[in-house]
Amino acid sequence: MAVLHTKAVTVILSVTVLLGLLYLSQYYRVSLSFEEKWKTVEAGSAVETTTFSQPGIDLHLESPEHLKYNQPSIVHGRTDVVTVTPWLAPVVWEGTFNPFLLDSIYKRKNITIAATVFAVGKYIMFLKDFLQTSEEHFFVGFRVDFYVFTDRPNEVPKVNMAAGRMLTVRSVPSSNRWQEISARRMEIIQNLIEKKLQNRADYIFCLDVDSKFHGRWGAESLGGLVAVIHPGYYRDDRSRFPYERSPASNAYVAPGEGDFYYCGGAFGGLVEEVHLLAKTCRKNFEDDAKRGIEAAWQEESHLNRYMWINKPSKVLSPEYLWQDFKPKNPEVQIIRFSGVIKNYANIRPN
Ligand code: UD2
Repeated sequence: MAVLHTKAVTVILSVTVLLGLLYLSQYYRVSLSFEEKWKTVEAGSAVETTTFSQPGIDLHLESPEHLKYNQPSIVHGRTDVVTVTPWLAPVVWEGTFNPFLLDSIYKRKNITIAATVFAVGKYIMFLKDFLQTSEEHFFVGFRVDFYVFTDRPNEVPKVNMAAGRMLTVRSVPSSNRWQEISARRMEIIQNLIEKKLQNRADYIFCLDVDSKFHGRWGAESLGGLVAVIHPGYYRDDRSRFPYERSPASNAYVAPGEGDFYYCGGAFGGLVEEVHLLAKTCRKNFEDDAKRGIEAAWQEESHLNRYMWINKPSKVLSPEYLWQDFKPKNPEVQIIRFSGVIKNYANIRPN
């Protein structure tokens, strides 16, 4: 009886020890995998934060002490236009910002602004005016790096640039379809950011070359993801926006959806935000192409789809991309950047 009892106690003890060991091994496995996961997360975020320069640069706005400027009003301001989106992003119009104050804040940040412009084929003819007028109006007094993509590097004009401003010319292949030239910009912008701009630029703007600057385009335009309202549709009902309307396309925007119609000819923001935009639009464009689909307005359609889901944190009014052939509307008090009148038949390859 006593032997039986001892045996039972031994069995119970062994089972308890075994269960204990099993529990401990599980516990260590869980905590180890949690630690490993945490390490991975840390490593992942470390990669992300070191990949791009100055994380959080867009959030902290420090003004110099004793700066004197007009008192801002909280009750008076522009009432003829909407100056904030329903998701509370500012819409930048003349009279909504103080350029002196903004310059004072952003000059302290020691930022670099990259700008891309494509001048393929006959579009090289627009580059001189684009660059010359940018010297007068585009981020004057800031460090600006222009990247010109062209198939005619020898025809890039010599333009005197102020100190701190730089121009890099990169060769890209030509194409006999303008749609492809326009659309491939996303891929090239993505590659530029990955191979060159990380840690070299804080913000980037991607601009159409067949345009000129006529007024200030400066620090007021900086933001995480920046979109420009298209001058052709901003007073229209969204049912008239030329979004891609085929559900088969990755650029599809359904009837009753969409906020504004944004320009493909000007967009920008923080380098990492524009990288995500370019990468996504490129992928969606290429997936469409594999299925024989080309969205109504190529990359502009994909950009509009992207901005519908990923809301821009700053929206620039049509002052930031007008069209020379359009008479000025009363709410447009200044035209800062505008597309020149061109004869498509003469300049496009198809
Ligand atoms: C609109 C957009 C443009 C683009 C296009 C749809 C605006 C003001 N413009 O302009 O950004 O979304 O619709 O595809 O929002 N390019 C060349 N060589 C060529 C053709 C184009 O370099 O042979 C480049 C050039 O930088 C030009 C840009 O692509 O500025 C857009 O082409 P576009 O100006 O002919 O397109 P457009 O005026 O229809």
